[in-house]
Amino acid sequence: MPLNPLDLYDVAGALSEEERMVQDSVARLVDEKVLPVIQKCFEEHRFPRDLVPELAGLGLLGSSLKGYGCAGLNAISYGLICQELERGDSGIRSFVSVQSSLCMYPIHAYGSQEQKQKYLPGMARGELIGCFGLTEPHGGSDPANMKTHAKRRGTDWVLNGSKMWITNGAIADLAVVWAMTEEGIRGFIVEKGTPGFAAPEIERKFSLRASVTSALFFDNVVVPEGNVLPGVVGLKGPLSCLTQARYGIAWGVIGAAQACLAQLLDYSKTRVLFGRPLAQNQTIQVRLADMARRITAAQLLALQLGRLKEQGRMQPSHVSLAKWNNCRMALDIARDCRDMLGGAGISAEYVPVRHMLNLESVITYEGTETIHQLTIGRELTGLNAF
Ligand code: TGC
Ligand code: FAD
Repeated sequence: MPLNPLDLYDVAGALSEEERMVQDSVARLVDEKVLPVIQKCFEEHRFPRDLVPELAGLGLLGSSLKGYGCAGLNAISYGLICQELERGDSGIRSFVSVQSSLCMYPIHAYGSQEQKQKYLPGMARGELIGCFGLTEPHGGSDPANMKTHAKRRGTDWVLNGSKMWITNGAIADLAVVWAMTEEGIRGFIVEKGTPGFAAPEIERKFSLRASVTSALFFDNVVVPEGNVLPGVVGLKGPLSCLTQARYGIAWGVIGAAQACLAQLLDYSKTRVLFGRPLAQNQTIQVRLADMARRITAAQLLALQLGRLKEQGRMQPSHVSLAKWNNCRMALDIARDCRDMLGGAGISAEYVPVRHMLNLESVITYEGTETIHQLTIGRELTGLNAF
């Protein structure tokens, strides 16, 4: 029997029945609701907000959290959710990553009982949208050097500064914002409409056009003590959230690569040049084989990463290696697929160029490729080159 070109090592066969059910249900959602609209959304620079109730209805928001109306799924299931969503578009996976791993996770891990009750059930239902403000205009790779700061004033805090490139910012009901205090970096929940807080959308992007990206401005924003995350102080707070989101990205980008390869396989078998299908040329087959090799390696890396996570053995360096490898794999495949489609490769009728443009962001956010390479370098040598 021929192998599945998108799953040569039968990763699907290694999944539990529940994991397969999760994957199948998200795949159906993507086929029926995302793919029919996403290209137009990308062209119109518009996030398909009407998909949020559909994502929530399937339990995809905060899916790996326990309690508070969240689905409590395992790590592999979260990975598969990201993979299927990103097969649709990185912007949809981004929305779910930010809502789940960067906004619900810190409230769940570090929030007070009141904060969890107030925000998590509404966020799981998609009625409240969250964003995560860490990056600042002067340099996102080095968040320890943040300028945004908060000072105590009586029982309140006063927040000043700005954040840049914030996914969901302009549509968010609440922002988890990381700011420097006298005690170190702390997390603040800032609600939409708080005086002095603005979240204008960043227009004119060539990438992630079906996702909202914003700046955040804080001008003497008063945040009550009850909106400070009590459970963490220091850079490890935001970095621990990034570990969760980067894990999802390592799986997600496999979906983008699979979408590109699937379309290219169809195209290259029917496109006839020099009297034979394009796919019947040695150099084309070598390039297709190389894509399958790289996708397979990425799938096995993600699967083992998921197992380490479930066993509580996953280290930040494991995640850095997988985020680096899998984003590089997906971006290279999207670019190569675009090339093998010829002129059609730049047309909105085909998916690789959209994935390629999106992946330029995905390889940059959540730690650039260089940041993850240096993290592995530090792991190998014990020497900090940052
Ligand atoms: P460093 O000394 O390494 O660490 C400071 C403290 O944090 C701990 N730590 C971690 N904890 C949990 N998870 C991790 N991944 C951690 N990495 C480090 C560490 O143990 C230490 O703890 P303690 O107790 O000793 O204080 O910090 P550093 O200043 O040297 O920085 C290291 C570096 C460069 C790796 C870090 O700054 C970094 O990752 N920079 C990249 C920043 C980044 O990724 N920003 C992403 C912004 S969010 C985003 O892009 C969302 S896009 C979402 C979407 O749309 O999908
Ligand atoms: P810089 O940090 O200025 O880096 C510039 C270049 O220098 C990069 O190539 C980098 O690799 C390189 N570099 C940095 N340090 C070194 C070094 N020591 N040695 C060698 N090279 C180095 N952030 C959030 O907080 N929340 C979000 O929701 C969010 N969403 C995003 C959505 C999109 C679409 C994008 C594009 C970004 C988003 N980000 C978000 C920001 C993202 O995390 C940052 O863009 C990223 O961390 C890089 O920061 P920077 O853009 O400031 O680049």
